[in-house]
Amino acid sequence: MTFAPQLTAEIAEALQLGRPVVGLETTLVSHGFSGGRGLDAALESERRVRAAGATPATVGVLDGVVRVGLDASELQRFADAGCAARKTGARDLAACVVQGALGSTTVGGTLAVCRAVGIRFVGTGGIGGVHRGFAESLDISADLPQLARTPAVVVCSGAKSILDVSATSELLETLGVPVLGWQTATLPMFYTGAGGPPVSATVGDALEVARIAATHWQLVPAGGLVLARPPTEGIDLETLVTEAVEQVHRACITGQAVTPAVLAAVEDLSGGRSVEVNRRLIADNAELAARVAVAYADLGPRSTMAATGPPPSGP
Ligand code: PSU
Ligand code: MN
Repeated sequence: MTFAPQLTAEIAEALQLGRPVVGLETTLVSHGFSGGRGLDAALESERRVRAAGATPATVGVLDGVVRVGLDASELQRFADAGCAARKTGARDLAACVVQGALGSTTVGGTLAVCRAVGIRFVGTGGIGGVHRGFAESLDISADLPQLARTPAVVVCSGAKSILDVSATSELLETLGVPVLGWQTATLPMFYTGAGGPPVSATVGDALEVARIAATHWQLVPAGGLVLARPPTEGIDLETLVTEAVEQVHRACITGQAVTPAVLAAVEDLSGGRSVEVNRRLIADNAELAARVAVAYADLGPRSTMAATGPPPSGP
């Protein structure tokens, strides 16, 4: 019995040679879409990563083995399981391994594995964050502290709009996580690009992001960055999201079950439109993560060596 993540030969070789690799999560495959449609989202993300010149590395726990790189039939198991798969953050990995579970990794869980194997770029839809009503529930996603301690760039469309995005932005600042706005000055609101709090810096191209990441890792070797990209064709679902959050609250759903329940309610209330935007932005973000990973690899060992060396010792 071992935690040691199992990498496909392709991913192991790419990492060894310093080639671009993009980590992808599996919670969106199992919990993010209903009716097994998460499989399409996963496969499309992988296609887009490859088309941009990087190797996709989808992370999940299968039969108690932490896997980095999953084939279509393995991804299908996550999609088919839906909410029966165990939603796996960093704290859940060990129990999943020992108990031989099917564990779909959240952004935080995926980051913990990426940190262990040296993957520095991750694509997803929306990161977890501070939930609305956090003062009472203290429901704050473990994605945020994990981001603060993992040297990776997470490409997303902001925090999920079902969250308190302003509070999430404040906490990212507190944790010292740079929030880069992809050709935007404000943090995207997931379903729409407009109306969010300011980002810490606006960036214009993949090379600029790669250079900021490499520089950040020289200064803060174990710190993560967010690259926030507005959805290409966003829609304003704010009213529906508020209604969905209230519905879920009234149904007394709490903890990890909140996100899937709210997403299902938003899909219902929007007549499926939310799912279309979600699918598209997940694939677009995966492609952007790949473009940044390629630009980072092209910086060459001199720029990235300090970042890939061991973290400095001492407190
Ligand atoms: N965005 C979605 N669907 C999801 C998630 C994000 O559109 O299912 C998942 C991600 O895996 C993220 C997780 O890491 O929700 C955060 O969950 P929580 O708030 O319980 O930490
Ligand atoms: Mn939570």
